[in-house]
Amino acid sequence: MRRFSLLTLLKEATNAHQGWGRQWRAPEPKVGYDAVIVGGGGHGLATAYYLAKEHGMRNIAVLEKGWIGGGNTGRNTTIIRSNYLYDESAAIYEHALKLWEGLSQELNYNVMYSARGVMMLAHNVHDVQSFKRHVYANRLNGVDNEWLTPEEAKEFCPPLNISKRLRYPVMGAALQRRGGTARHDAVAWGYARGADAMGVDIIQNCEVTGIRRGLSGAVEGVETTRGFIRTPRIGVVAAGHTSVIMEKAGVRMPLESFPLQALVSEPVKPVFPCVVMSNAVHAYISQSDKGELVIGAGTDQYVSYSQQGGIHIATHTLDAICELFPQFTRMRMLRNWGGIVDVTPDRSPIIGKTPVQGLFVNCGWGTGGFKATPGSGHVFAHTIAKGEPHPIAAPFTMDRFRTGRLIDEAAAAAVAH
Ligand code: FAD
Ligand code: PYC
Repeated sequence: MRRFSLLTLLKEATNAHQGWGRQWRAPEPKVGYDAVIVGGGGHGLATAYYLAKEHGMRNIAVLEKGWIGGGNTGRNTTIIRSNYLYDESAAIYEHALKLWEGLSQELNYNVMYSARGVMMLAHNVHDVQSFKRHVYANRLNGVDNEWLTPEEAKEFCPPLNISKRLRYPVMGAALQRRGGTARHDAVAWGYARGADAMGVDIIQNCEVTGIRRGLSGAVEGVETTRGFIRTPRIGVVAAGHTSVIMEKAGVRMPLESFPLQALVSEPVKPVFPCVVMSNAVHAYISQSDKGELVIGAGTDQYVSYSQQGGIHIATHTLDAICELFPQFTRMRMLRNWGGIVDVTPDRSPIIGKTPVQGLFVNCGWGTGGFKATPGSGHVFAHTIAKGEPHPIAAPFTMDRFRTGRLIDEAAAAAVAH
C-alpha cells in the first residue's frame, strides 16, 4: 500500500495525481474464509481491520450488498461525542473517542476528525437537571463535559438565539469540547484501505441471502448473490437490516428499524463553529468543511425500510433550527435523505455472541453509532477472534433483555425515537 506523506503528496501534485493506484482491490469471493463480516459500513470494515491487525486473522472477507459506506455510515450527520450517562456507555463511547483522536495517524488516512465541541441545549427544567446529571456522571467517568449558562453558550456559538421569548428558550447547555465531527466516507475508505492492505477481501455488490447451519446447529457459511461461502465464524454488522439477516439463522432480534433523515443546505462561508444539538426540539446542526449546514431530525414514528423520512418531521426540525438560528431562515436546502436505524428497547447496542455457535452480532446502534465506529469495531473484533466478549463489550450482550440488566440510554441519542 502506498503511504500518504508530504513527500508523496508533493510528488503526485506534480504528476496530475496519476500515480495513486487503487485504494483497495476488487477480489472475487473465495470458496471459504476463517471469518466473514456481513455489512461493509464503518463498523464492519473497522471490525475487519482490527481482526487483521490485532488478532492476525487475515483470511477474512467483508461482504457488502451495495457499496462500502453506502448505508448509514455515508448518510449520518457525523456527530461524535462520548457524554453518555451510564458507566457502561461512557466506557464504550469514550473508548471510541480516544481511538478517533489518533485515527488519521493509525490509518494513514485523513478522516478529518474535528474536535470542534458538541453543545447540547437545555430548554426546560427537566433538560437542565438531566444534563447537569450527565455532566457530573461524565466527570466521574473521566469524560469531559461542562455546564454553560445561556450567555456562555452564545459566546461558544455566536449564531445561537438566546432570547427569552422563544417557544423553547435556551436555559443553558452541556458542552463536550472533545466532541465534534469526522468525514463519514473517509472513515469507511480508511478502514477499507487498511484492511485490504493486510489481505482482507472487501467484496461489494454481494448480498447475503441466507445463513447455512450444520447438524450441530453451528454456522457453516453464508449464501450470497455470488454463491455459497464457507466459514465457521460470521459477524453480522448490518445496522437497520440486522434482524432480516439474523432471521435467516433463526435468531429473532429485539430490534425495530426506523427511518432517520438528514438534510444539507447550500454551501456558505464558515459561519457555524461547533455542533449544536437540541433534544427537546429534535434538531441538530453543524457545518461541513464544504460549507453546507448539516441538519438532522428525529426518527419517523413508524417502522419502515424506506430510506426517506416523513416530510413533516423535516419541517418540524427546520422550524426549530430557524427559531434557534434566525439568520438561517433564508437559506436554501439542497438535498435530504434517510437511513434505516436499528433501535433496541433500551437504546443501547448489542455486541456479542448469539445462541447460534459461530454467529456474532453487532447492532442496535440506532441513531448514534457513527461516533462509536472505531471502538465498536475494536471490541467486536476481539469478541469474534476470542469467542468471548471484550470487557468493554461484555455488558452489551443480547441476554440483557432476558435478565433485565438493561443499559437504559433511551434519551442518549438526543433525538426522539
Ligand atoms: P451501515 O453503515 O448501515 O452498514 C451496514 C451495511 O450492511 C450497509 O452498507 C448495508 O448495505 C449492508 N447490508 C445490509 N444487508 C446486507 C446483506 N444482506 N448483505 C450484505 N450487506 C448488507 N450516529 C452518530 O454517532 N452521530 C450522528 O450524527 C448520526 N447521525 C445520523 C443521521 C442519520 C440520518 C442516520 C441515518 C444515522 C445517524 N447516525 C449517527 C447513526 C449512524 O449512522 C449508525 O449508527 C452507524 O453509521 C451504523 O454503522 P454500521 O456500519 O453499523 O451501519
Ligand atoms: O448520536 O449524537 C448523536 C446523533 C446526532 C444526530 C443523530 N445522532
